[in-house]
Amino acid sequence: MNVKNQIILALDVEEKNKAYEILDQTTEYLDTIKIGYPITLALGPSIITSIKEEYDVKIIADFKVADIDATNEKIVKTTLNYGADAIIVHGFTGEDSVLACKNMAEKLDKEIFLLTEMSHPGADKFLKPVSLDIAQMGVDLGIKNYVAPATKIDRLKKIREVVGKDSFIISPGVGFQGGNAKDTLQYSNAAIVGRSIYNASNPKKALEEIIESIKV
Ligand code: NUP
Repeated sequence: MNVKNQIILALDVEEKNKAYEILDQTTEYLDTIKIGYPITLALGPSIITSIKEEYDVKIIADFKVADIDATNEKIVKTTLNYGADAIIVHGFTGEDSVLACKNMAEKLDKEIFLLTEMSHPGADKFLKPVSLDIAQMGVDLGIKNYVAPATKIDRLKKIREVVGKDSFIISPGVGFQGGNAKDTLQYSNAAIVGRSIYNASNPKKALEEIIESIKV
């Protein structure tokens, strides 16, 4: 996946007007939007289709798919058929669950991102001990795209070592959660930013500043 300016907007707003206002202000600089449960549950999954119709963007559905293979397959199929270009899938569920997602996405000519370790402090207890194994499982399954934390650069670096330089990593946690875009992009292909943009008094300016900070 190619991400303009190496920034992905996490559009976790719950009102349609607000979502469109933010997209109007940011899509000059962005071509990849992450849609998660907050906006999808508030507005319905057709918001994915609507955004795709009105903006020239790629959509990554952050549904952290984490069920048995048969259910995962249905979740992935329906989400991608709404127009999402890719879907984020949890890795801790294991090979069969993840493969079901990969196979369905490939059938639809779309992509999955495998979530390895998470950005919040609580992830240290259960996910951290297994995240490198999850990343290795992804490599063994031939997965190209990964999610790894911007808030834990040492972990991000280790995950990069496991998945290799040709894999594509996207990293949440820049801004509000304490991560820094420039440091993150040493090891990651794109930074995911939500609140620091959509809660800013001037989202366009906030985004411009993040893009500038990467260049210096
Ligand atoms: O480990 C993760 N951390 C994380 O914050 C995996 C994620 N998918 N996210 C998501 O990234 C989170 O749900 C939110 O949509 C976004 C970060 O947003 P913000 O902290 O920049 O507002």
